[in-house]
Amino acid sequence: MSKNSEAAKILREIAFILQTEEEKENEPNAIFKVRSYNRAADEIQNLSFDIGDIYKKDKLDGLLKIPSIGKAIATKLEEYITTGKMHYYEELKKEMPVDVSQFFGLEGIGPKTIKTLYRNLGIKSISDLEKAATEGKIRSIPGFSKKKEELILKKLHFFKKGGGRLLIGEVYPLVKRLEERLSKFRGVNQAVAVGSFRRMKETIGDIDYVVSVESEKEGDKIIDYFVNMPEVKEVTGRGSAKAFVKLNIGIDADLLVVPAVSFGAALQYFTGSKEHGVAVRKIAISKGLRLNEWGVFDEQKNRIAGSTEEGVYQLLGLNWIPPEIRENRGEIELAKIGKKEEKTRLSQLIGYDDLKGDLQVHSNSTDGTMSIEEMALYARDKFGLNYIAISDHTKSLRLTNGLDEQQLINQANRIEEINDEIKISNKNKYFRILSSAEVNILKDGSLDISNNVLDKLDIVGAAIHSNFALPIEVQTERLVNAAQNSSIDIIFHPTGRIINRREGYPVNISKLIEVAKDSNTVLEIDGHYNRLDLKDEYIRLAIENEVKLVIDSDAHHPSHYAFLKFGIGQARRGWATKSDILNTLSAKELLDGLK
Ligand code: DGT
Ligand code: CA
Ligand code: CA
Ligand code: ZN
Repeated sequence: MSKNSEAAKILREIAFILQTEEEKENEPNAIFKVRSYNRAADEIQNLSFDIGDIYKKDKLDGLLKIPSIGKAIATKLEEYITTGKMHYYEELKKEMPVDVSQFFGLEGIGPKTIKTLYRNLGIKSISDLEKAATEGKIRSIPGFSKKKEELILKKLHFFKKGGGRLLIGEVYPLVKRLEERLSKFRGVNQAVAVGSFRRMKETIGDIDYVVSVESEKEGDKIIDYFVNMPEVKEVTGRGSAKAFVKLNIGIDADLLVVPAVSFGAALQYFTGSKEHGVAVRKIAISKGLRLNEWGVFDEQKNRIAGSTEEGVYQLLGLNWIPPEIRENRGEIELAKIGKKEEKTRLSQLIGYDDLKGDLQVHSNSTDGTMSIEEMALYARDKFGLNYIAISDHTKSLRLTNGLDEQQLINQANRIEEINDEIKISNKNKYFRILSSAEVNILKDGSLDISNNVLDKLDIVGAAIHSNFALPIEVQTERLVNAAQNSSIDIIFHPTGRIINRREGYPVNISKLIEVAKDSNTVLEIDGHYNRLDLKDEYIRLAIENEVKLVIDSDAHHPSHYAFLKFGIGQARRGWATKSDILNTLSAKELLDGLK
């Protein structure tokens, strides 16, 4: 079976438990150790190869070639792959027999709190915690209070609302891998992952596949194959054309098998959203037709469309609608054939290959993992970008070793040198690194770097990283101050949310949008799949108000450039066209348009 998700989970648990120990042992390296386990977990989760296969082929050397995996972790993975156990992990678990993975993402209740809760009340799970908090037992632990107990209940409530949905970035590699495997299976014409995944929603409740086959006999074989895949934990249902399974990573997957004549109709039905489907079926009825997952049928019950989605929409008088905007939020009106705006928006959403650069990239000068050169060459050679901006954190973010004024100037000078070296090393490929910073917005809305230094950089982003509990007026004012600063070009991750984990700080988004428009400040769509900030509805609002946007990956490692596609997906969900997104321009055009 695919070991990647399980190994990633174990590494994450190790990192978590290590954090409970960091003070006790007073080990200076603890924080780095925690970081390296977390990074290794991220990396393995996103690998497109199974670590078991890598090991089979190249043994320890193979594991060591995975980015962010050093000797210590590689040998532990080797032990895990060969024996199914990891001694180090088992020992850590003995000390703290808590199901720590349940607590992942529960903001404000970190490793140390969980250890205290376990020591004092024997709390081992989320439900233990909820029970103790409801019964008022937590306030009596030294260092806790009634207020803290209430806060815990509030956070638990928010956490549970996320309700077991996984982030799109957590499932993306797996969904694509299975989609490819299904489509290569003998007798299969096409296989597509539909549902919320195809719509690029930020969280996924379950995964849905539609597969078209040549004949019924093939249908049986593909269902056999599907329910026996190594990623499957449990088969929950099976019919002649359907199967339902639970996957090891903790999410369900549904499969529907249809004949080729129905493939388009099935795609249309199972891509959803439900609301979009209902609205489209109403149009069918108004034309005396019937639409279901098998096709479009006339009054004599003849199938008159169904093999392609385009055909289905066309028969209803609609142009094909990109999956990302099928939410019944006005897209059907826009898709009516003959409608003028159709040319300008529906068919011109920003494409997945349209970005030329990435404006939020971190290097190992602060909390990134690779040098500026490495980040640049990966962007150019593996991701086909023409430019990146190195936007390291600034001095008041001490946790990240943020840069001060002098260090920023030095980095900008160094970037000029690297640009020259890159130009000489490969004259055929244009590439440029822009000097930048992710300036920290302080509590009072001022910045932690002076304007005369910021003005020496090519482009500057600002972001809030602390004091999340201030009221909405104050938060909005902090952002407005930054946007009105003549040195700030972009507001990074404008609402500060971490999906399923924290709500972010409160912002009056309309006000921010208005100020952004007036001050020619760009708003960012941070493409990291746990942020996707701005989110779709705010993107749409920004665009309606003619505010320009950029899509960034927030890369701390070269593999993170792959997150750009989630930002693009979110932008498409917000109806963004190519011209709304400034980093579809060349570096020069982009810089010329800034304040
Ligand atoms: P999810 O799984 O919660 O992330 O969201 P979806 O959109 O993938 O929803 P899911 O998996 O329940 O169903 C996949 C699609 O199938 C859904 O987007 C539309 C269609 N569908 C499912 N149930 C219904 C229904 O009761 N009525 C209609 N009209 N369509 C449905
Ligand atoms: Ca689904
Ligand atoms: Ca489903
Ligand atoms: Zn950041």
